[in-house]
Amino acid sequence: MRTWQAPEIPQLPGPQDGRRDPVVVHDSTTRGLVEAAPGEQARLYACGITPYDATHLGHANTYLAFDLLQRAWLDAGKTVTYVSNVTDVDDPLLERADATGVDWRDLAAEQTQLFRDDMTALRMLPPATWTGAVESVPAVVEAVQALLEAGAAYRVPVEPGAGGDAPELGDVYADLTADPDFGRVAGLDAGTMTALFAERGGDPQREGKKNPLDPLLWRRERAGEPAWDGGSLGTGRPGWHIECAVIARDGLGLPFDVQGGGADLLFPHHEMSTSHDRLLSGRGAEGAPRVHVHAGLIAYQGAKMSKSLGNLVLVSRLREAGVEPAAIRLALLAHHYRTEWEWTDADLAGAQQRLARWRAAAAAPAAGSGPTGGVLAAVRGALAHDLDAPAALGAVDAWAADPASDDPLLVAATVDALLGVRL
Ligand code: 5CA
Ligand code: ZN
Repeated sequence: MRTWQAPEIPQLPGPQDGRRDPVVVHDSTTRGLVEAAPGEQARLYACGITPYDATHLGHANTYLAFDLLQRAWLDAGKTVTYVSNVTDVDDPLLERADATGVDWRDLAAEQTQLFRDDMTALRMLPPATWTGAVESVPAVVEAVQALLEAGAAYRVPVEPGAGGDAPELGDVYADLTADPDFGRVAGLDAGTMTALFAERGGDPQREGKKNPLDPLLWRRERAGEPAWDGGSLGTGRPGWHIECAVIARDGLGLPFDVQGGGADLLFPHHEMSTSHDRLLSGRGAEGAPRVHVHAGLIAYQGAKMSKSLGNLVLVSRLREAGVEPAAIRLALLAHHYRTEWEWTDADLAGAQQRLARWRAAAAAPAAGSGPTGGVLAAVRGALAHDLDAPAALGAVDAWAADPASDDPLLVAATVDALLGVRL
């Protein structure tokens, strides 16, 4: 898919003492801090939106975390490849289109464009490859066929009336017993896995499955649902987890460094897509993404901000109301990416005041002959330590209270390059 205009990133001077902290992040599997990308190349897959009711502040917060990660990597001199998807055909999207009497393709296209506009306004780095679920169909078909041939997937009979003119082919599910490492990403007990699977798009009760947790790989054609030619699989559409596994594999290769998303994706989505990665790579545990990073969920009016509940603050609405995107970024950056917090109007007001203070400080006369670069070192150090944006904002706040303490041009370049905020 076409992405969006990349923001310009000013080049920053290297550290004065030549020493850099490696960029470490919290890994959901080990529950500890690990180096996000040890090599010269940093490869990130962050799950994209399901395009309806985009872009709310929860989405923006999650994408901002991975934007910071890329900015920290780029500043460290790494080559960064970021790949993402758009789940442009899926049950909730089709249900919304049905409920509102809109063609699902129009809904997806319109919301994807809104997302592009929001991401551009928020100065988010675009992915190098951005693949829609619809675009991924041929690659998914091939992958599912390979899993079937390898004995890692099986067919499940469909109900009467389903399956177009070849109902006997059935839906296809992954056989989780083919992956001895299944469950390692989230490390949850069986009861929690089953509960979360049912809650988050899974079908533990589906008859004919070998294991209640086995995830759908290929859903055969159903009346009133879109379907594509699946060759030997028959007409149908991709399951959710295989979509991301195949898009990440084709965009980044396996294994890659970081798989990311909001905390609600840890299980089942990232557990399942990682399981698919192990089998698709042919390398078992060696083929899995090295690190799993999850952003905390933002609440609003007492509950997780979510499309299904409708308690949303949309970036596009704030922009329409004249709110500067830089203030939205600052409001989100005031909270560490892993915390769960509830958005209130005070978050925005605080960010607008902070932006005004920083701008006033940047416009103050340049510093005298004192040492400069303290803010850059502090912001760099804060981001390298699990993307600690609140600590980074604290360092800039301290300078804004005493603008002569550092070079305003260097501070402005730091804030632009590392935090994505233009003063
Ligand atoms: N298309 C799938 C991923 S393949 C999906 O989850 N789409 S989504 O539109 O529902 O969410 C997009 C991203 O925003 C995901 O990483 C999700 O975890 C994150 N997200 C959704 N709601 C919130 C929230 N309230 N707070 C923080 N992040 C959120
Ligand atoms: Zn995904």
